[in-house]
Amino acid sequence: MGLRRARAAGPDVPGGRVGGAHPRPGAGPGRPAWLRPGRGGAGRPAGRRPGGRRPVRGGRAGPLRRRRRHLPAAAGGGPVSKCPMCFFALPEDVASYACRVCPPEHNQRQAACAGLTSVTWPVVTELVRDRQQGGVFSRRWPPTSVACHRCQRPATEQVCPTCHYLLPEDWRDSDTLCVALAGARNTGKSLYLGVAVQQLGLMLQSQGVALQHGTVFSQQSYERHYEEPLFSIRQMPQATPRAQTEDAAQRHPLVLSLGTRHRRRRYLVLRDAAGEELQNPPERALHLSYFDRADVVLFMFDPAADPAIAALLPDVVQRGVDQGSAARVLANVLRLSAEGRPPVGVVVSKFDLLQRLTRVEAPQWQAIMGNAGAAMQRDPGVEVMAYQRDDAELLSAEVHSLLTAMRARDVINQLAHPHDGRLRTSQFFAVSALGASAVDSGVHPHGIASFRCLDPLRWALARADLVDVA
Ligand SMILES: Nc1nc2c(ncn2[C@@H]2O[C@H](COP(=O)(O)OP(=O)(O)OP(=O)(O)O)[C@@H](O)[C@H]2O)c(=O)[nH]1
Ligand SMILES: [Mg+2]
Ligand SMILES: [Zn+2]
Ligand SMILES: [Zn+2]
Repeated sequence: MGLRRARAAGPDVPGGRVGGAHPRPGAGPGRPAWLRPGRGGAGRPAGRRPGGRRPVRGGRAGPLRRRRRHLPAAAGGGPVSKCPMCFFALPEDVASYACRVCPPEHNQRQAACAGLTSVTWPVVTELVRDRQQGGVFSRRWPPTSVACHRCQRPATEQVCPTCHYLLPEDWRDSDTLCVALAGARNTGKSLYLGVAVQQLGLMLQSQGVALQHGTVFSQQSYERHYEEPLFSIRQMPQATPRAQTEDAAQRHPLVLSLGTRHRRRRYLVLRDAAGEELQNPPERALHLSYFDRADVVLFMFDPAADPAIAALLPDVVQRGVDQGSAARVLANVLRLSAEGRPPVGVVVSKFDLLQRLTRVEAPQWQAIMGNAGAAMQRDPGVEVMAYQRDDAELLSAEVHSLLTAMRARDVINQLAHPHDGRLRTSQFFAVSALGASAVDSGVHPHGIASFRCLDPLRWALARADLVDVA
């Protein structure tokens, strides 16, 4: 079966920015009231429960998980789902619905979170306490629909209470993992996403499952911005524009359904970003604040940014794109995610360039890249779904040394010795989306031969106990 039913929160109307700069959550008095911690918990850090305890995903036995659907929020004890757009934990005592009968209207919440003007169907919000009678919870929570305050008809489309983004129907009852892509311009984020989704499809196929998109927006965005350029037209995609741009790819996250595990559906959310914005993030970048609440951040590092490597490969390294310093971009990303401190996967992209170094006059690189026994020389393939811990740790150590050889110590040091002293988990990967450099802005005539693209995703999924660990 293909796509799930389209359930739109409303039409998006392209336009400019909404009334000036929006403050970042936690940025003090300027923070919008609806993003402050308080009613409904919409402002609390992602994954935190009202009691301040982090849900331990790894420790739960799936079938034994308590189903929250019929419980009042106060009694909730299950996992916390995050919105696929703003990555805020869905408050357990608040549910919001879009009414598709009333005329669309400007939606300030969505505008603030997306960073541009937004028009959606009107949203009705329901509080669990309104459904309690004498302190006793009497009805199904969250309800399947609520009466619209204006037209009194049932509003059935569940949306995120914080940013009003449409949620797939069974979102609150599913396990979700939200991954944010980061990196400077031209580091290979979008191509990686395009290829990784295709590889995920092959991986699931080998397990007898078909990859599905969780929303129509995800399917359309993937086809338009990633699949079509790469696999049909076979041209390199355009640089991802700033989020404020009409039709920017990152306006809709990729929401991928990976089938069930322990009888619960698994969703993987992938959010692309414009390197341009991460090189110079706006002062109060509320629409980039999702980094703080991501489950995992994948930071792409382009080896061609090292002038010594670019000089060795003059024929295949693309020039003319100002990437700034990778360390500075990482510093921006770490600042954007300083409160939630999600784990960071440092992904050396365009690994095929480094593999080419064995063919040029560069003894130092021939020694590093010519080691046939290294983990970074082999690809475990797409037929394995489990996270192979030993192989991943070996690879991580090898890529760590590789970054040192590429004079990227500032990247490593920021993770190993953070200035605020608050260490976060990190792991190192090497991927090649294309397997060979583009020729005349098109896919290499030999086709796409990607390398180790699934590793970072297997790692992220294993962290959330969404795949086995071998
Ligand atoms: N050799 C090689 N080149 C790659 C690979 N992946 C990407 N590239 C090159 O890098 C360019 C930029 O890739 P994108 O995926 O658009 O980069 P991005 O990080 O999304 O860039 P922004 O959208 O500007 O942030 C492509 O046009 C390719 O020429 C790869 O695996 N190997
Ligand atoms: Mg891009
Ligand atoms: Zn209505
Ligand atoms: Zn949201």
